[in-house]
Amino acid sequence: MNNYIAVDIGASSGRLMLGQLSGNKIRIKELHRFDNGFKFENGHDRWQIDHLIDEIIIGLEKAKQKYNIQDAYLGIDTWAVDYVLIDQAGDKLDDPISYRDSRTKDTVAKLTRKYSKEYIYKKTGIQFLDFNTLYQLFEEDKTNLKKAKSIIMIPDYIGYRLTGKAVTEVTNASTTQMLNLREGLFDSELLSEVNVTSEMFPPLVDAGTKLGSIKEDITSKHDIPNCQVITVATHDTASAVVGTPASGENNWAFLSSGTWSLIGRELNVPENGSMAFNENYTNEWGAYGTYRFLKNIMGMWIVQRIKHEYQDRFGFAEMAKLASEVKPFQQYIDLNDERFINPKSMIHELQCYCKETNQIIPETIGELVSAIYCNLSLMYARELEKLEEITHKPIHTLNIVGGGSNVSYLNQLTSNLANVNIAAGPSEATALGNLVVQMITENDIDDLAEAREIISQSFDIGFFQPQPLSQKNPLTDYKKFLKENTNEEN
Ligand code: LFR
Repeated sequence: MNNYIAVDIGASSGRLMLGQLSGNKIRIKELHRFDNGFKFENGHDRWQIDHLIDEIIIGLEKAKQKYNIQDAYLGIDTWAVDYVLIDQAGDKLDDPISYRDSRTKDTVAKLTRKYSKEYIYKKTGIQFLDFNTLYQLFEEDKTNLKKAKSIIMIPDYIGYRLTGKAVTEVTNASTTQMLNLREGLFDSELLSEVNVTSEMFPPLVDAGTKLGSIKEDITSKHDIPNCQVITVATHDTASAVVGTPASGENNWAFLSSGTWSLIGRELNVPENGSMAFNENYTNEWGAYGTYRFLKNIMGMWIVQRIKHEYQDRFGFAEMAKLASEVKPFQQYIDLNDERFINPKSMIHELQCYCKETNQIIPETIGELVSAIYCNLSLMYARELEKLEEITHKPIHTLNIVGGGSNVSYLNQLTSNLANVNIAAGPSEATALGNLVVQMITENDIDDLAEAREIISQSFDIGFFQPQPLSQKNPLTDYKKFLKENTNEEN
């Protein structure tokens, strides 16, 4: 039986998961878990990338010493858009800056003075987020950029540190907003706008490409399994969508619910028409020729920050319970307002927002979390309507995966407001998506459809059906609120 290991690192934690296929069931086991986060250093919020590499090696040592794994395949996925600049000697110039750093606050406006948003969207099909790599490179330190020989995206950089081989995997590369949808390559016009060339990026590869074995200078110093690294869908959201156990007709939508809430549909042909542009929907490239047509919603990040501000005195389950005891829908909040990207205090920011918009101020932890879950469910319901409209296809089921799929209270609210069936789980869809791409590459699984079937048979899925609302659906008032309180046209 082959051993597959997924290295899955999100903005707040990372883990190594072992996956084994027996018959038509996948079994997974967590081998190692560690914290992740950025620190303010040298003028910016930076990821501690060496710490991540060290933790991966500790996880691999455990795999061999504690779990007796001698040989394994290994895939790596992380969050998107961030990159490492590499010098002439092949070493990193600095620790990578986090997408939550404030350096790109006004960059979209600066860059779109020369090329209009419509023009960039037609080329790339990618949503305008302040932190896309395009804007980060625009604000990159010019001396550093001059010294840089190459630019490697975070998960590919980890693969490079482990194997010495560098690639640019496309599911993640598409989030740079620098790939040309039609040509399938980096767009030279956009690259020259940010003073880089396509030669600075290692070769583009698809998910499911073999990378190589772990370098000798690592294997000689550490007692780890003999690993073959496979480049999976290295963007965590791409892996999460691969690991979503949807089946049949494309009448489903996905919600990958982690630090971010990524809500969308899987498409075979990108949708970059004017409606998608106006609604700022993205066409991120997926594994096996698919597209993730989605929108980013500020997800569990807000709850994670609240939890942290309460010194982790409450667990997520307890927070959801306290929220469910509070009268719902007491305030409307545009959770995608950029003030919530990285405020000093999330609680203070939320309270200020409610005060400024003359609404009831949430005070207790239950009230705060209720405000977040109610508004998340409103945002999900609103986007599901838009998704149906733009893609001209009804949505029968919303598949929620990731850690947030465990929050039954939020699942039920969403089902009620959007009048949609919900299938919740698995919470480890990202690691599973990572694992099954490795299994497909090694011919243990035939294709994506079979992989999803296996996942759906291997894990418990929670089902939620819409229940009648005890009050008028707040969605109409929420939309009105957004119209009056944001710059959005709709
Ligand atoms: C989720 C995610 C999103 C991306 C954001 C920043 O972890 O990868 O898909 O928009 O993080 O990279």
